[in-house]
Amino acid sequence: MKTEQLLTSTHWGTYEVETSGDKVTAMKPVPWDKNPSRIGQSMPDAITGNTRIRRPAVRLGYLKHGPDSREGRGKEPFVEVSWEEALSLVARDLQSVKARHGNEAIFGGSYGWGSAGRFHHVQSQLHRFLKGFGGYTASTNTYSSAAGERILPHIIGPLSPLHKKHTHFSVLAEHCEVFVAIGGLPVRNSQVNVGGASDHMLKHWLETMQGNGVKFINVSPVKNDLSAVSNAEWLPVRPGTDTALLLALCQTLVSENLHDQAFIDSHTVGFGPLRRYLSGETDGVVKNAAWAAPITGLSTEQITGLARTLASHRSMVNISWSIQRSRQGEQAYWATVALTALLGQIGTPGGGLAFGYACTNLAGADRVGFSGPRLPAGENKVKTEIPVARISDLLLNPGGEYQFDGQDCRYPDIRLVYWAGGNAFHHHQDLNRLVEAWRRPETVVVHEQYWTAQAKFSDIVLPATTVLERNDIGSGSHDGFMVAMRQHIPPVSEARDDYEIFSGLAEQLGFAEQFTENRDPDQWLRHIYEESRPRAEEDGITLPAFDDFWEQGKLEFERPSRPQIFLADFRADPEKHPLSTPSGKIELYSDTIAAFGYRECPGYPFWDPQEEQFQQEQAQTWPLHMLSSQPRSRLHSQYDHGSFSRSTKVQGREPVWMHPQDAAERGITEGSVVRVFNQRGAMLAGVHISDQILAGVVQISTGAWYDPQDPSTPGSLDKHGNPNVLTEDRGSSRLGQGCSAQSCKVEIERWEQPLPEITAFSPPPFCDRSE
Ligand SMILES: Nc1nc2c(c(=O)[nH]1)N[C@H]1C(S)=C(S)[C@@H](COP(=O)(O)OP(=O)(O)OC[C@H]3O[C@@H](n4cnc5c(=O)[nH]c(N)nc54)[C@H](O)[C@@H]3O)O[C@H]1N2
Ligand SMILES: Nc1nc2c(c(=O)[nH]1)N[C@H]1C(S)=C(S)[C@@H](COP(=O)(O)OP(=O)(O)OC[C@H]3O[C@@H](n4cnc5c(=O)[nH]c(N)nc54)[C@H](O)[C@@H]3O)O[C@H]1N2
Ligand SMILES: [Mo]
Repeated sequence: MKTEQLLTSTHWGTYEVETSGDKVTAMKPVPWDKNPSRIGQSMPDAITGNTRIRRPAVRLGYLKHGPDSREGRGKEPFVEVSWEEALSLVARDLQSVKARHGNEAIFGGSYGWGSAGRFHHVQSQLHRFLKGFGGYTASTNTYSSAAGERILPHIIGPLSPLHKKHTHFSVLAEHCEVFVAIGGLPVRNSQVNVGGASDHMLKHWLETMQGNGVKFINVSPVKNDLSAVSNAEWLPVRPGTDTALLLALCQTLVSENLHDQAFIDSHTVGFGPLRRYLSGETDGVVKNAAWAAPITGLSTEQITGLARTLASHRSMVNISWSIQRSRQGEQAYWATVALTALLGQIGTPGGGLAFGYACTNLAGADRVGFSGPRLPAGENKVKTEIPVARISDLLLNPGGEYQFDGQDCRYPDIRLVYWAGGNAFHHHQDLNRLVEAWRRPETVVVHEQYWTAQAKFSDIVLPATTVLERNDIGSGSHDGFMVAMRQHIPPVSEARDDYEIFSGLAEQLGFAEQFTENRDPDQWLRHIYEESRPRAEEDGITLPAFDDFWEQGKLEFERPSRPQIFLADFRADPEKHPLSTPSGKIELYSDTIAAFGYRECPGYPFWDPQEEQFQQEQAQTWPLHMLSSQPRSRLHSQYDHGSFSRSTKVQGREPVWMHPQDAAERGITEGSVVRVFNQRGAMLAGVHISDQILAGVVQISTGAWYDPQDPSTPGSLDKHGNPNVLTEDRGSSRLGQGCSAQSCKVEIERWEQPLPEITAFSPPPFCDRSE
């Protein structure tokens, strides 16, 4: 049998794929990757394993009774049908909803990380398809950082472009003296980069910086968040209290006259109102270190000491995205901007601020910005969009009013949900509420590769190919590589490319030519490659002929000759290089935000005593603060059924980290299974006891597949450890309406009963249509 070694690209790395006949036998790291990810090792077995969706399937009740059977979602068996029948059902239902309720009644937000690959990127395919069909209700912003994405444009500029302009690690290694990491710098999270991560470099740079004498300070409830730096100082802050810490640092700087008045005068607006708030003139509370100490769990000396250290060194303050995935998450970002503006080091080599070094492999990479070919998008004729994390609200409250970043909005009446390339039963908060919401629309269509809970809870499930079963072009932003992603094996069973599925539907719906432009996938690859040529030229890259690229297997772009320093232009000349904020400067006070009139978001960075009191009340009954963090052994829920992820489980359940004291108080031992619960739900998890975590805080990775013991019973126990059965489904605030998963209180007890079998990775029951 012939063994070939060719490349593929995933969000977690580039691999040489070894095949033998129709089987993938190994995924080998590429030689230029400094710290390859093991997530790829999960793929070979998973792709052809039991969890794979093999044929189109329709829920029995739906096949027999259509939308009237919607309560049966997640409870009923599936009937496997032919592609022809499945596609006609989808086409019929799309047309019916459009005719009765218009295109706004179709929800195509379909958030999620899909696969790497520029052509088969499934959200792009879905959106292009639905646009061709007349439009759809969309979603806006991300689960990752919606609160940050919404506040930052008002005060310093939009997050995504800023993220790409971060100071290169090479500059930090030379100039930075103190690096404050709020939320740490977990190397596990830098395994991924959307669209591709070809050279994992964070560990290398942290070691270099440590070697150069940079002092690292880890501000996090979890010591392990900066485990790559052995001598990092740990400031174990209580979760959700970073804003209080940051405000106290600001107040200390001002009261000790350590702030940079010249920078404040030239580069910011609104220092007056901020100073009045810090000094207590506004509300009678001085936001000093003594005030923040009992809130944050740090000592007064630790806080004043940190302020002085920051002011007397070349200091970089990095805040991770996790901090803003919480109630009032916007404020921690604003307070970070304020603190670093007061320090006056923004735009210096090695100093200033950053939003998300280590959150992915992108920030700080000294690679060109070229993001590669892309599928032409087209225009969505429906203008309605919801904040991405308001999906349950949308489905539960058609016509309901809500506020969002200064706008008064109304939820449309959704009749059909079309999802491809995301897993709401992984990513959304309060899954029991989502189950209820998910049973409201008439029809739910999902394209999936695997029998995830989301697929099991849908009506029509269409099996999609994986990256290893199709040709594509891999090209992550700032990754520095373009990868010829070869098809390595034929499609598994009856799986089809999402493109082929949409082409078939467009054919039935009468807009095939518009959708396909008469190209097959390989012609599309050439087309989008050629279309990206002028953008590549702008980044100083001359692309070779497509055939040469395809033959070579990869392109590595030359590194930028000039190291990047975040906001250096703005620092040098704020008049010539203004920010995109209303004033062109950093806004320590924002007239725009003040004018929204939101109690929880006044015109300056704000610690909300009302939210603090709410959290304290919750803690009376649910004394442990649960963090749900990114998993080391997978991307979100992807490849949780793979060998690497499974090898990390404790008695088959997702591990939860607990402090020895919290475990002892509850009679809980290492390696046992516990029930984690609150007013919203309950799950089983496996215990890991560690003094790396602050007492009173527990941490569990996201992504264990939701596995309700009895899907017919509302609020049923999740057997597997999906933290979203416990998280609260409430926006960060009216400003960002972001995911607030990190604000979650729970209780934990021993599980004394026999362990229920894990069924998350089993396909649903199938039956004959006559049953
Ligand atoms: N509690 C809690 N919840 C969170 C977070 C948290 O911190 N705490 N973090 C949030 C964040 S930041 C994010 S980004 C979200 C992530 O949420 P998602 O991005 O929705 O999670 P994934 O597991 O990556 O889901 C991608 C799905 O797409 C499928 N897929 C992959 N490739 C293809 C393809 O080519 N075609 C088709 N049809 N399907 C494909 C995969 O099988 C998988 O089921 O989760 C959020 N949820
Ligand atoms: N391996 C892997 N890497 C990933 C992903 C994945 O699924 N797997 N997902 C990717 C995605 S989509 C995203 S958005 C990024 C997310 O990147 P982040 O949002 O930064 O990731 P998290 O792991 O949620 O959080 C990082 C750390 O923040 C700490 N933390 C949580 N709450 C608080 C708090 O209130 N205060 C302080 N000071 N610290 C706190 C936690 O201890 C946690 O370990 O990660 C990406 N990287
Ligand atoms: Mo994310």
